[in-house]
Amino acid sequence: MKDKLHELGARAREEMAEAGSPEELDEIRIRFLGKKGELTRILRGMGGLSAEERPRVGKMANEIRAAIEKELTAKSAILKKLIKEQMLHNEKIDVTLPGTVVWRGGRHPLNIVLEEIENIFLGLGYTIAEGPEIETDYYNFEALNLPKDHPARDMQDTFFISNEILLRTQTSPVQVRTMEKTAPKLPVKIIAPGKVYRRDDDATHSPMFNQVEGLAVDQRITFSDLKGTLAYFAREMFGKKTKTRFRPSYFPFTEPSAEVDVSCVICGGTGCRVCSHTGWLEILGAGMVHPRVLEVSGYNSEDVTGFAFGMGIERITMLKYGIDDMRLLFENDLRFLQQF
Ligand code: 2U9
Repeated sequence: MKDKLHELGARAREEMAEAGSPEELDEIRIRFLGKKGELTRILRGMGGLSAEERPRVGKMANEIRAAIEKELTAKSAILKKLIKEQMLHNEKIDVTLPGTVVWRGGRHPLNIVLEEIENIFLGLGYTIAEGPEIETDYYNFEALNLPKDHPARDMQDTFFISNEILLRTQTSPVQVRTMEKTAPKLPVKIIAPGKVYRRDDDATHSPMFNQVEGLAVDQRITFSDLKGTLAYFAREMFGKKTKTRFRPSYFPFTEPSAEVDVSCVICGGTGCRVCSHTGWLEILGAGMVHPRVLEVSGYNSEDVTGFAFGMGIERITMLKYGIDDMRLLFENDLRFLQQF
């Protein structure tokens, strides 16, 4: 029996030495020391021992049990420490490594400029109106005093979907639709931003571009109101020192009409490459709304007058940021877009 106990002790020590996890140690404890374990099984045979031998074997069994328990506790502590060290090693974070780059979206330069324009006119009491990009011939041309076969239609050659349906060449149809809905109430003070389409394609023209048009209709609106409004707009947009100049022009939907220049945003008016040494940059078209346009939209042109203007957002953006090719605004090259 003593031999059996010695052998058990030796085997337990061997197995404990090889154990690689706390779970294995638990399993060893149960197998050797548990209620149905090997030690218990050996001790059951104690009945066959002499009265003299029984206490000695009992003492020995207790010593072996104590030794195994002590070893289990010690080994368990070592294993737990090892596991913890391994975890700490595996989860090590090098805070000096460069971080993962988080992409941050930005606004497109066209939208930055559009928002600036909108805010200037919102501050003057205008509201923003929107409408369809696919329009009828009526709203895009006819209601704007451009009857079929009128030569001025050539200025805005466009994409026809059918004889009567087309891609709008300007956002003016939005103003016509708004006047139709509002008439005979006054005033109408709106700006109409949005995409427009023309048969044009080079460094300064794109078949799709963005416009903001404005319209103010009320009693006794004059050309002075137009000049004051656009001069204020130019100062807000390009800086306090910006001067404005009106040159006579022609649009079918306004009479009289003007092209509007601002003093060059680059040289301030002394002349440079950007303004072709004239000191001026053309940024707007404008005029008094043609009486016929007021009439077809539901207003009596005897009582009511109005002014209108239009500008290309791409052109303003190019001038503001010194961009020399309009196509850069549509290519979605991040190297370009990240500069804004
Ligand atoms: C209504 C009546 C009149 C809008 C106007 C212009 C002059 C103009 C161009 C600027 C550069 C178009 O983007 S561009 O190529 N626009 O010159 N636009 S007056 O006149 C209107 C609009 C609506 C009912």
